[in-house]
Amino acid sequence: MKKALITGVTGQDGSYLAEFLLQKGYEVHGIKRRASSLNTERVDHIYQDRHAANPKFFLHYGDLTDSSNLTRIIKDVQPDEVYNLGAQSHVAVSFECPEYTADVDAMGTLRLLEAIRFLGLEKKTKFYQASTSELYGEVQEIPQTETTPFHPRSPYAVAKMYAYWIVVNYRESYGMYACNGILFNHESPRRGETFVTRKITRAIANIAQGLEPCLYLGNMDALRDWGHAKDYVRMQWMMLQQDTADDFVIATGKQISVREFVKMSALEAGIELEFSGEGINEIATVTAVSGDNAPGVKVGDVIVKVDPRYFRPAEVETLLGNPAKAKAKLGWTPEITVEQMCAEMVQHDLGKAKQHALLEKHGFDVSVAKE
Ligand code: NDP
Ligand code: GDR
Repeated sequence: MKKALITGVTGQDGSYLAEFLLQKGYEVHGIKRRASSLNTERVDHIYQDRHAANPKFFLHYGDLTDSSNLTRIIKDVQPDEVYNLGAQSHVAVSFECPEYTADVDAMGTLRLLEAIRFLGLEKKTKFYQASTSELYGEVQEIPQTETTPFHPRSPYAVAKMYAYWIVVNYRESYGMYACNGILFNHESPRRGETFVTRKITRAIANIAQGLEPCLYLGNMDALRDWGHAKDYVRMQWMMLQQDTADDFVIATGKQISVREFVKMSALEAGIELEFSGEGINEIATVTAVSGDNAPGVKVGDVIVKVDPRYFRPAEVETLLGNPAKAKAKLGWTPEITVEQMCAEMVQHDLGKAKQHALLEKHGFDVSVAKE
């Protein structure tokens, strides 16, 4: 039985990857951070009591800023595969916390690679690094491929650039099986609530149910190549099953704007929107309501506005990936379209919003967490 160690197991990708590897028969170990509240919601459904017969899923307390902890966990687990998904992964937050982001995202990767080398596991343990389309930043070529030059535009992307190259360096220096997956944006109902797609689908669901009045966004012109996290974790595993280690772009090859994602989400809830105004004065007004998902809105309501607080000091305006290498060498293609993914996210968030609305109707206090 193969053993995998996942950093960031409590995050979006970590939870899907853990499920995927358990289905493949792996023994899966994940690193979780100590937090003042429970932070294992995304993996609670696969967590098995250690006293249950034959458990296959284990959680270890740890942190990417703590090398002795990482070394001890790797020594104890002796993993065949390490998936480094842990990160301070929010681009906007990286401008607020640049030093911490560098420590976790750049140095954390080095700490893991060094732990593997220090323990003499460099010929046994394969390594996957969660690299990112943010490396392209100010894009030099459209669409972006594995050979497109990098121009990172945030402390997050600069930290991930160090991680990308240290992975290449350990592969070249020590013959480690170490790969970069250069993943474009991927989302799901498990996406963190402050990333733009989930922020939109949650807000649209809450507005539809009359739980909040308006969604405030930053740059709605930004273009992204959005895929589904489930498709992308499958590819993370595929990258570690080859004869030789290599780096791959993982993308859908299609892009839409933030504004189009808002429109698509609203339509899924039965709300038609018209956008008007420019720059910080842009708004979206309800022009039609159908079905029974949106009792909280009426024609003429303004439900989307711009808040400059969400603009970034340096923006990545457009990202579009070319996954031809992944298709040719690994036979990977994404199965879930952005329309299907958006519908799944909106329906999921509508389900939650309806529960909240029902509780509110019966007099319970149900404040909805917001950014
Ligand atoms: P999430 O933000 O959902 O998950 C990040 C995970 O990292 C969480 O489990 C988090 O723990 C953990 N983490 C954060 N800081 C530390 C730390 N100091 N030590 C240990 N663990 C830590 O990200 P995603 O699942 O969306 O992304 C996974 C990886 O892929 C990240 O590295 C991200 O940068 C990268 N990536 C993501 C893309 C995307 O579109 N989703 C695209 C390209 C790359 P906790 O739950 O406690 O916060
Ligand atoms: P991104 O994702 O920065 O691409 O990083 P995010 O969803 O945060 O932003 C996408 C685009 O939307 C614009 N935007 C807003 N973003 C947020 N979060 N909130 C807003 O209100 C808002 N309004 C407009 C942003 O400016 C941006 O252009 C994600 C993360 O998962 C990274 O870890 C990963 O590496 C990259 O995707 C690929």
